[in-house]
Amino acid sequence: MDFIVLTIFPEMFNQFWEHGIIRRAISKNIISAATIDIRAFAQGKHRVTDDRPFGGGSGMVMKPEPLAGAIRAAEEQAPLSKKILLTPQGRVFDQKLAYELTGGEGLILVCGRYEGIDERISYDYIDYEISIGDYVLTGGELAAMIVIDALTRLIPGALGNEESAEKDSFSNNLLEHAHYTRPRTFNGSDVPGVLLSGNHKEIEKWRLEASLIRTFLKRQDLMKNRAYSQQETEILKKWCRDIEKIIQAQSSCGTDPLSGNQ
Ligand code: 4GS
Repeated sequence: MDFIVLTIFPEMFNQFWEHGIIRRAISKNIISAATIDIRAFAQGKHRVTDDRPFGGGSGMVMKPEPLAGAIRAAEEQAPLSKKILLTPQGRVFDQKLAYELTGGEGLILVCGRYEGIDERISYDYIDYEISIGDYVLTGGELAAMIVIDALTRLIPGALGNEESAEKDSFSNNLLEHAHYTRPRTFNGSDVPGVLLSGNHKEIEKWRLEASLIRTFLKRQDLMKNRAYSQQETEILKKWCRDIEKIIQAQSSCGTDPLSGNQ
């Protein structure tokens, strides 16, 4: 997959390309990574990329001509890539959108600065607008890195271990179970015994239940629109029975659950 980032701060990406999974994916030709300096397409001695907004008001707007020049240069390098603008007005990025985008040849990611870019660039050149969340950044660069990072790890071969992308949080709309490594006891807490048992079936069962519990406690919103396997449904029904038993035990003691008395 080909990533080309259009920015007035290409140096921000030097460190990003040079570490961890991203670096290895580039060296294995699983992805290609490039930046285009929008300023290189600006005119005049000062190569100005911003200007005051028509209609007045505070803040500056990115001029259309340098952006158009940079986008055309990117299109020549990667004619099949989709052109994406990072903006709070876009579709909110999530794991599902990450999967969808890995289906394409590549992305040209346009990073705005200041108040935003001239509307005619969005209209004439941009295929999709993406937001990384409901907050305002000083520039689209970090948003572009987040999108590239999340996509890269989904491309086959990018992670050493093919399984781990699938098992991660959100891939199946559940949060991941807890992880433990050595030592067996740390700050007085032990690793759950089942993980030391060597019984792989029991370990898988524990992990699934741990995922369901965490998702229920931390992110119930993820659980509503999800299909449950038979094993998952059985776990949820067992919770129901367990909770029912707790309620019945205390009502048979004749206590009022809302009174706060025992
Ligand atoms: C986002 C965001 C963003 C908006 C860029 C104001 C500078 C800034 N980009 N997801 N101009 N949220 N962009 O805040 O993608």
